[in-house]
Amino acid sequence: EDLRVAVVGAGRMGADHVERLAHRVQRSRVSAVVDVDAGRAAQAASAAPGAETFSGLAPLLETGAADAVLLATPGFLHEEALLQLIEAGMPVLCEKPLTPDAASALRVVQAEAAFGRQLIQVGFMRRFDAGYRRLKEVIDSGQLGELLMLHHQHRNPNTPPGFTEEMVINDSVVHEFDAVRFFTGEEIRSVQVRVGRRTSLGDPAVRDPQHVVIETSSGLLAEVEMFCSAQLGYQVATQATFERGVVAIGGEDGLRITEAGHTGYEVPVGFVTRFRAAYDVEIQDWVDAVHAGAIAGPSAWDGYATAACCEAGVASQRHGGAVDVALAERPAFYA
Ligand code: ISE
Repeated sequence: EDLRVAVVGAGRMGADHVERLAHRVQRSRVSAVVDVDAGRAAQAASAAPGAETFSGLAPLLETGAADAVLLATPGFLHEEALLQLIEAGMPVLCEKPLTPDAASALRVVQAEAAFGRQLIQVGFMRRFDAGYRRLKEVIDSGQLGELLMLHHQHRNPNTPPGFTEEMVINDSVVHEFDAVRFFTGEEIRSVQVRVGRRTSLGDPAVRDPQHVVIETSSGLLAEVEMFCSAQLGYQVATQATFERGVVAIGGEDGLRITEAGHTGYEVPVGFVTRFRAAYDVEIQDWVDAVHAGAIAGPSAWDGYATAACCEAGVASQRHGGAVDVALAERPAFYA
């Protein structure tokens, strides 16, 4: 039997996931699309034959039209929805962020721990990217010795309307917080954000680019160039420095095109294209895990821990200096 998935939130990511579930993911189908905007719900649902549309989560849950939910509404709507879904015992893939701040994320963690089983997977799709997985294997194998440092570049073409200074951290650098935790298997101890020379080509309300230094619990340093209005397209790359070598991922992995007077690689236009394959693997793994009754991807704890890092990052943006990350005790449930 196909898993009946309801996609809640039919914006950019929601609509992309509808298309993915309808055409590329096996053993699942989109049974419902939920959005307050009926036109947007209908538009997204048109890519998935047989999908019903709903205006909210409550009517969806009442009809029993779904076995699992893919939550792709804006982050500020997640807490209420997640608490309802936990109560209903419904497996959910929640797009990042889990919630917009650490206190609300912790409430979700506690509700899930009280429920007693992992229901939530957080949409940190980079963990499913082929390059990320290869690098993680090299780190874990020890073949190049100890990992010493991580250098990240995260460049977006420009900022969407309404993008704020805090979103540089909460929306964008949140991925590197998760990446550093994924690669090292450690929590993050402190975060420092500095702003140097600024581009004249971005939104004047957003200082750009920003440089972030992350320190893990054992003292490993990672740094991030976060450039939100980089003009050139979308680039996410990492270089990892080991005792006996360096590994680079996220470089030139697309087509190399040679034409009159020029040779070079295409730059993806945005994250939906850059991480298309990673999203496919992420959603297929999640569907398979729900079928098997054992969700194991990035958890609500990862959502909470990264939200705490974001708070430290925003505090450092405002006041300077390295800011310690304060985490609540991790429920044994997430060990
Ligand atoms: C966006 O929300 C994402 O999640 C992308 O992965 C990230 O690269 C971008 O900076 C964010 O705005």
